Amino acid sequence: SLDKIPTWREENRSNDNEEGKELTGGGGLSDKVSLYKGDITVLEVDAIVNAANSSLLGGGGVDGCIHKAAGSCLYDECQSLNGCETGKAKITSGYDLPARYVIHTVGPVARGHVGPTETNDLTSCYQNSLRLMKENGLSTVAFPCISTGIYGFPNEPAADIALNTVKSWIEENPDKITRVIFCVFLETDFAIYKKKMAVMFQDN
Ligand code: AR6
Repeated sequence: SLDKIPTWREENRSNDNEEGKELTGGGGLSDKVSLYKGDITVLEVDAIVNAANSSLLGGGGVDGCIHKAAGSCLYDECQSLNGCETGKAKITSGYDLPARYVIHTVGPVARGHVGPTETNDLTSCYQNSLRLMKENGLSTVAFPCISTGIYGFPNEPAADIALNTVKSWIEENPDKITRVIFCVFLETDFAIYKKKMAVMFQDN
Protein backbone atom coordinates (compact mmCIF):
# COMPACT_ATOMS: atom_id res chain seq x y z
CA SER A 1 0.00 0.00 0.00
CA LEU A 2 0.93 3.67 0.08
CA ASP A 3 2.54 3.18 3.52
CA LYS A 4 5.37 1.34 1.80
CA ILE A 5 6.29 4.36 -0.30
CA PRO A 6 8.16 6.92 1.78
CA THR A 7 7.39 10.59 1.45
CA TRP A 8 10.20 12.88 0.37
CA ARG A 9 10.62 13.97 4.00
CA GLU A 10 10.80 10.39 5.29
CA GLU A 11 13.39 9.48 2.70
CA ASN A 12 15.58 12.44 3.62
CA ARG A 13 15.12 12.26 7.37
CA SER A 14 18.59 10.85 8.06
CA ASN A 15 20.10 13.92 6.41
CA ASP A 16 17.94 16.19 8.59
CA ASN A 17 19.23 14.42 11.68
CA GLU A 18 22.86 14.70 10.64
CA GLU A 19 22.46 18.42 10.35
CA GLY A 20 20.75 18.53 13.74
CA LYS A 21 17.56 20.05 12.38
CA GLU A 22 14.29 19.72 14.19
CA LEU A 23 11.73 17.49 12.49
CA THR A 24 8.62 19.58 12.03
CA GLY A 25 6.05 16.76 11.69
CA GLY A 26 3.21 17.01 9.19
CA GLY A 27 1.83 19.63 6.89
CA GLY A 28 4.90 20.58 4.88
CA LEU A 29 5.26 20.13 1.16
CA SER A 30 7.81 17.33 1.55
CA ASP A 31 5.20 15.25 3.44
CA LYS A 32 2.99 15.29 0.36
CA VAL A 33 5.35 14.19 -2.42
CA SER A 34 7.26 10.99 -3.20
CA LEU A 35 9.73 9.93 -5.83
CA TYR A 36 9.14 6.34 -6.95
CA LYS A 37 11.01 4.47 -9.68
CA GLY A 38 9.07 1.64 -11.29
CA ASP A 39 5.82 0.50 -12.83
CA ILE A 40 2.91 2.89 -12.19
CA THR A 41 0.33 0.10 -12.58
CA VAL A 42 1.22 -1.46 -9.19
CA LEU A 43 0.54 1.69 -7.16
CA GLU A 44 -2.36 1.63 -4.68
CA VAL A 45 -3.45 5.24 -5.03
CA ASP A 46 -6.79 6.92 -5.66
CA ALA A 47 -5.73 7.66 -9.24
CA ILE A 48 -2.86 6.98 -11.59
CA VAL A 49 -2.37 9.34 -14.52
CA ASN A 50 -2.05 7.90 -18.01
CA ALA A 51 0.07 9.58 -20.72
CA ALA A 52 -2.48 8.83 -23.42
CA ASN A 53 -3.04 9.96 -27.02
CA SER A 54 -6.01 11.94 -28.29
CA SER A 55 -7.97 8.81 -29.25
CA LEU A 56 -7.82 7.51 -25.63
CA LEU A 57 -7.91 4.04 -27.17
CA GLY A 58 -4.52 2.83 -26.00
CA GLY A 59 -1.04 2.65 -27.49
CA GLY A 60 2.51 1.84 -26.39
CA GLY A 61 4.55 3.05 -23.43
CA VAL A 62 2.83 3.64 -20.12
CA ASP A 63 -0.55 3.77 -21.89
CA GLY A 64 -0.10 0.21 -23.14
CA CYS A 65 0.98 -0.97 -19.67
CA ILE A 66 -2.05 0.64 -18.03
CA HIS A 67 -4.54 -0.83 -20.50
CA LYS A 68 -2.96 -4.27 -20.17
CA ALA A 69 -3.10 -4.18 -16.37
CA ALA A 70 -6.59 -2.63 -16.15
CA GLY A 71 -8.21 -5.07 -18.58
CA SER A 72 -10.57 -4.63 -21.51
CA CYS A 73 -13.28 -2.86 -19.51
CA LEU A 74 -10.98 0.19 -19.48
CA TYR A 75 -10.91 0.16 -23.28
CA ASP A 76 -14.70 -0.11 -23.35
CA GLU A 77 -15.13 2.92 -21.08
CA CYS A 78 -12.52 4.89 -23.06
CA GLN A 79 -14.48 4.23 -26.26
CA SER A 80 -17.40 6.16 -24.78
CA LEU A 81 -15.31 9.30 -24.07
CA ASN A 82 -14.93 10.65 -27.62
CA GLY A 83 -11.21 11.21 -27.23
CA CYS A 84 -9.38 14.02 -25.49
CA GLU A 85 -7.60 17.16 -26.67
CA THR A 86 -3.93 17.86 -25.96
CA GLY A 87 -3.50 19.33 -22.48
CA LYS A 88 -6.94 18.16 -21.30
CA ALA A 89 -7.79 15.19 -19.05
CA LYS A 90 -10.61 12.67 -18.58
CA ILE A 91 -11.23 10.22 -15.74
CA THR A 92 -12.30 6.56 -15.82
CA SER A 93 -12.52 3.70 -13.36
CA GLY A 94 -9.33 1.71 -12.68
CA TYR A 95 -10.96 -1.73 -13.21
CA ASP A 96 -8.35 -4.46 -12.52
CA LEU A 97 -5.73 -1.95 -11.33
CA PRO A 98 -5.08 -1.40 -7.63
CA ALA A 99 -5.74 2.29 -8.33
CA ARG A 100 -9.42 3.26 -8.09
CA TYR A 101 -9.32 5.62 -11.08
CA VAL A 102 -7.26 6.41 -14.15
CA ILE A 103 -6.89 10.02 -15.24
CA HIS A 104 -6.08 10.06 -18.95
CA THR A 105 -4.24 13.13 -20.16
CA VAL A 106 -2.76 13.89 -23.56
CA GLY A 107 0.67 15.47 -23.58
CA PRO A 108 2.09 17.54 -26.42
CA VAL A 109 3.99 15.85 -29.26
CA ALA A 110 7.27 17.72 -28.75
CA ARG A 111 9.82 15.78 -30.85
CA GLY A 112 12.63 17.50 -28.98
CA HIS A 113 11.26 21.04 -29.28
CA VAL A 114 10.22 23.05 -26.21
CA GLY A 115 8.37 26.22 -27.18
CA PRO A 116 5.52 28.12 -25.48
CA THR A 117 2.87 25.78 -26.92
CA GLU A 118 4.59 22.62 -25.68
CA THR A 119 5.26 24.21 -22.28
CA ASN A 120 1.67 25.42 -21.87
CA ASP A 121 0.19 22.11 -23.00
CA LEU A 122 2.33 20.03 -20.64
CA THR A 123 1.54 22.40 -17.75
CA SER A 124 -2.18 22.00 -18.56
CA CYS A 125 -1.86 18.19 -18.41
CA TYR A 126 -0.75 18.38 -14.77
CA GLN A 127 -3.24 21.14 -13.85
CA ASN A 128 -6.24 19.46 -15.46
CA SER A 129 -5.34 16.11 -13.88
CA LEU A 130 -5.13 17.75 -10.45
CA ARG A 131 -8.39 19.59 -11.09
CA LEU A 132 -10.10 16.22 -11.76
CA MET A 133 -8.64 14.93 -8.48
CA LYS A 134 -10.22 17.85 -6.66
CA GLU A 135 -13.58 17.59 -8.45
CA ASN A 136 -13.80 13.89 -7.59
CA GLY A 137 -12.67 14.28 -3.98
CA LEU A 138 -9.52 12.20 -4.52
CA SER A 139 -6.39 12.72 -2.46
CA THR A 140 -3.57 10.44 -3.66
CA VAL A 141 -2.21 10.39 -7.21
CA ALA A 142 0.75 9.10 -9.22
CA PHE A 143 2.07 10.82 -12.36
CA PRO A 144 4.32 9.29 -15.02
CA CYS A 145 6.76 11.52 -16.93
CA ILE A 146 4.13 12.70 -19.40
CA SER A 147 5.29 13.29 -23.02
CA THR A 148 8.93 12.35 -22.35
CA GLY A 149 8.77 8.96 -24.08
CA ILE A 150 7.29 8.49 -27.53
CA TYR A 151 6.23 12.16 -27.67
CA GLY A 152 9.83 13.36 -27.25
CA PHE A 153 9.54 16.17 -24.69
CA PRO A 154 13.09 16.71 -23.31
CA ASN A 155 13.38 15.20 -19.81
CA GLU A 156 14.85 18.10 -17.88
CA PRO A 157 12.31 20.81 -18.86
CA ALA A 158 9.51 18.26 -18.53
CA ALA A 159 10.58 17.57 -14.92
CA ASP A 160 10.67 21.31 -14.19
CA ILE A 161 7.10 21.65 -15.44
CA ALA A 162 5.87 18.58 -13.53
CA LEU A 163 7.47 19.63 -10.25
CA ASN A 164 6.64 23.34 -10.41
CA THR A 165 3.03 22.78 -11.46
CA VAL A 166 2.39 20.20 -8.73
CA LYS A 167 4.14 22.32 -6.10
CA SER A 168 2.02 25.38 -6.95
CA TRP A 169 -1.15 23.31 -6.94
CA ILE A 170 -0.45 21.85 -3.49
CA GLU A 171 0.35 25.31 -2.15
CA GLU A 172 -2.91 26.68 -3.53
CA ASN A 173 -5.04 23.66 -2.49
CA PRO A 174 -3.44 22.64 0.82
CA ASP A 175 -6.26 20.41 2.11
CA LYS A 176 -7.16 18.43 -0.99
CA ILE A 177 -4.14 16.42 -2.04
CA THR A 178 -2.38 14.29 0.57
CA ARG A 179 0.16 12.59 -1.71
CA VAL A 180 1.57 13.08 -5.19
CA ILE A 181 3.92 10.32 -6.38
CA PHE A 182 6.28 11.21 -9.20
CA CYS A 183 6.56 7.79 -10.82
CA VAL A 184 9.69 7.72 -12.96
CA PHE A 185 10.59 4.71 -15.06
CA LEU A 186 14.08 5.53 -16.31
CA GLU A 187 17.28 6.06 -14.33
CA THR A 188 17.85 9.38 -16.14
CA ASP A 189 14.49 10.73 -14.92
CA PHE A 190 15.15 9.38 -11.42
CA ALA A 191 18.41 11.35 -11.26
CA ILE A 192 16.79 14.53 -12.65
CA TYR A 193 13.84 14.42 -10.22
CA LYS A 194 16.06 13.60 -7.24
CA LYS A 195 18.28 16.59 -7.92
CA LYS A 196 15.40 19.01 -8.46
CA MET A 197 13.29 17.75 -5.54
CA ALA A 198 16.21 18.19 -3.16
CA VAL A 199 16.15 21.90 -4.00
CA MET A 200 12.36 22.35 -4.15
CA PHE A 201 11.16 20.31 -1.16
CA GLN A 202 13.53 21.21 1.67
CA ASP A 203 10.80 22.42 4.06
CA ASN A 204 13.08 24.62 6.07
N1 AR6 B 1 5.10 2.91 -15.46
C1 AR6 B 1 5.57 4.15 -15.36
N2 AR6 B 1 6.16 4.82 -16.39
C2 AR6 B 1 6.29 4.14 -17.55
C3 AR6 B 1 5.82 2.82 -17.74
C4 AR6 B 1 5.18 2.20 -16.62
N3 AR6 B 1 4.69 0.96 -16.69
N4 AR6 B 1 6.09 2.46 -19.01
C5 AR6 B 1 6.72 3.49 -19.60
N5 AR6 B 1 6.86 4.51 -18.72
P1 AR6 B 1 5.32 7.25 -23.03
P2 AR6 B 1 4.38 9.87 -24.05
C6 AR6 B 1 7.48 5.83 -18.90
O1 AR6 B 1 5.99 6.98 -24.31
O2 AR6 B 1 5.76 10.29 -24.33
C7 AR6 B 1 1.64 5.94 -26.22
O3 AR6 B 1 1.66 5.16 -27.39
C8 AR6 B 1 8.39 6.05 -20.07
O4 AR6 B 1 9.69 5.49 -19.81
O5 AR6 B 1 4.55 6.17 -22.39
O6 AR6 B 1 3.45 10.82 -23.38
C9 AR6 B 1 0.36 6.74 -26.11
O7 AR6 B 1 -0.76 6.04 -26.59
C10 AR6 B 1 8.43 7.57 -20.09
O8 AR6 B 1 9.35 8.02 -19.08
O9 AR6 B 1 4.29 8.51 -23.16
C11 AR6 B 1 0.67 7.95 -26.94
O10 AR6 B 1 0.46 7.68 -28.31
C12 AR6 B 1 7.03 7.96 -19.69
O11 AR6 B 1 6.45 6.77 -19.14
C13 AR6 B 1 2.15 8.18 -26.69
O12 AR6 B 1 2.68 6.91 -26.31
C14 AR6 B 1 6.16 8.48 -20.83
O13 AR6 B 1 6.46 7.78 -22.02
C15 AR6 B 1 2.37 9.14 -25.54
O14 AR6 B 1 3.75 9.41 -25.45
